[in-house]
Amino acid sequence: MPKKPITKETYLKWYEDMLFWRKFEDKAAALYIQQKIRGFLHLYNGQEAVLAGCLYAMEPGDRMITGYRNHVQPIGMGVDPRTVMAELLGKKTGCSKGNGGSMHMFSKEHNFFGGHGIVGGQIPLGAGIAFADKYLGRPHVTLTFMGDGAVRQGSLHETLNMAMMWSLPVVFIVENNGYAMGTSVERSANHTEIWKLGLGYEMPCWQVNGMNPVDVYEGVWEAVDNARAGKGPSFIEIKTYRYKGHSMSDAQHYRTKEEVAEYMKIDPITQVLNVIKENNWATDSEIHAIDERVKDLVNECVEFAEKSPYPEPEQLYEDVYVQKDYPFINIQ
Ligand SMILES: Cc1ncc(C[n+]2csc(CCOP(=O)(O)OP(=O)(O)O)c2C)c(N)n1
Ligand SMILES: [Mg+2]
Repeated sequence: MPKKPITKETYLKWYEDMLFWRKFEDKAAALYIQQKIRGFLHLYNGQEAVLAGCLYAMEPGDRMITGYRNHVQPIGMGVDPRTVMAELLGKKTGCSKGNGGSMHMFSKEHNFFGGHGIVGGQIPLGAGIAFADKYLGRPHVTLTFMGDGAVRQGSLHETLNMAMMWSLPVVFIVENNGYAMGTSVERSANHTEIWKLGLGYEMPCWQVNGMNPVDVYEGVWEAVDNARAGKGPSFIEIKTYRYKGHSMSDAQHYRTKEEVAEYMKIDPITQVLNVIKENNWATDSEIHAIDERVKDLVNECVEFAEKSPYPEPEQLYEDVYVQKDYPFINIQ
């Protein structure tokens, strides 16, 4: 596929999408404090340019899989955001029927394969999805996301080896947001150049700025194109930052407020908005209209989720085994 031009329309879509993701997460945080969302809640604030740039590099039918910081990715892949909010509230209308909650968004229909709570668990699964596509002759690419913490799992290394051996159509993307829970990249390894982990497997690998969607698109496009052309996998480190704590219960003693403020100066959404303003691509009232649309859609998501019913208790026994006559099911 040729590289897509980055136009006024691209920027306006990026602004609206990224702002929606940010406001969606802010609302989720508020609902968590009200105890309407229970359990864990990991927010994506600050990392939006990674998703926006990667989505622009994807074609219809391409697949995505990630960890537990996964509320906005399915929305980007086309899942109705109301069903994502409903999933956060544990409702029957959720995209995973309320069975999963915050860490387990899923939509086979929209090629979003989770939503995985085991750090690094999604890495071999992503390669498996790519293997299936190659084996069945389908032209799709799988973008497999992970955090900086996940690259220290053995599963990464086993998977990189096999992905190269079999030249799989997969792009491994490390969202390096500087921390794995409270542990900085500096404290968890003797080198901080994560992209270099690909070198040991002779896998094409490089580093990309993740605070700007243009840089992300430019940095990811070639990897997606190579994978689709049968040239095998790539391993990309995208440098980003998360504004919120690891999850809602994080006191953030491991970093300073000043550090967070430094990154907010290069906020990805502000960068996109600045380009729109500098080029006079939207008037103040047009920008205001986008902001209002975003606010309305977030409210619609909350209303839908709050009005939806919880699943019935019997649902516990559904979707557990693929085989309906699995021997354990009918033991009295
Ligand atoms: C196998 C495994 N070990 C430990 C944990 C606990 N844990 C949850 S998140 C996390 C940090 C992962 O950080 P990173 O991969 O950088 O992702 P980020 O949260 O920054 O997006 C850890 C250690 C887990 N869920 N699974
Ligand atoms: Mg991290």
